[in-house]
Amino acid sequence: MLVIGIAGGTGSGKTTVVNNILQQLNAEGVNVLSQDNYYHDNHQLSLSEREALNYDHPKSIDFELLVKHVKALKRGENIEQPLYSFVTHSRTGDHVTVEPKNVLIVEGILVLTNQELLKEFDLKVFVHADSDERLIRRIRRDTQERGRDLHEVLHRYQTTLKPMHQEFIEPSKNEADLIVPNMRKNSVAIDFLSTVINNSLKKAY
Ligand code: UZR
Ligand code: MG
Repeated sequence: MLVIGIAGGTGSGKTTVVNNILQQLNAEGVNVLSQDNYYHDNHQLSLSEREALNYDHPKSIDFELLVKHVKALKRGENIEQPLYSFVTHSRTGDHVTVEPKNVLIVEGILVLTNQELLKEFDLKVFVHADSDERLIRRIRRDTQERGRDLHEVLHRYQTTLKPMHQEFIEPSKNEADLIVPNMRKNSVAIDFLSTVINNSLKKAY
């Protein structure tokens, strides 16, 4: 199994890069695990307490479970992936069964910050976009898709997202094998990554 970690700051376009790669391949052979489904469950807290938590610190992620799941898939075992809701900031209680495939992509802002997870990756990618570009994308997404207002998005960016980015995410770029500039659609990088994945899929058959 080829295991690829794809990190990058919020709004850098990780999800888009992954989707573009999948469009170019036989997606049948590829699993994508998103860090978003591995936030710690905090349903013992109230909604307003959960809203106040820092979701950009490595401690907010249940890396133990994520690493356990990656290892299980590598051994050829199924996993029960928890599902997470950004609306309630907690696990939904539902799970999806994920069966092992030949390629596993693990994506999320913090996936290159955890030493145990780093050991599992064959290829480490960091998606880069300038911080103003990322802020613009984040404002668009949170106001249009996540029902937040501008004041709230800017406040969270200044008080949490930016400092966490500087402390944890940006330094994790040093772990990357490959940095993908993603200020606009980068079809060369997408072709490159798709070719690497395709070769590994071919070898598997
Ligand atoms: P991407 N996040 C939430 O907004 N709510 C949650 O319950 C869990 C996470 C956000 C998190 C982070 N920060 O910046 C973002 N906040 O998801 C990462 N606030 O997702 O890489 O797609 O931007
Ligand atoms: Mg994303």
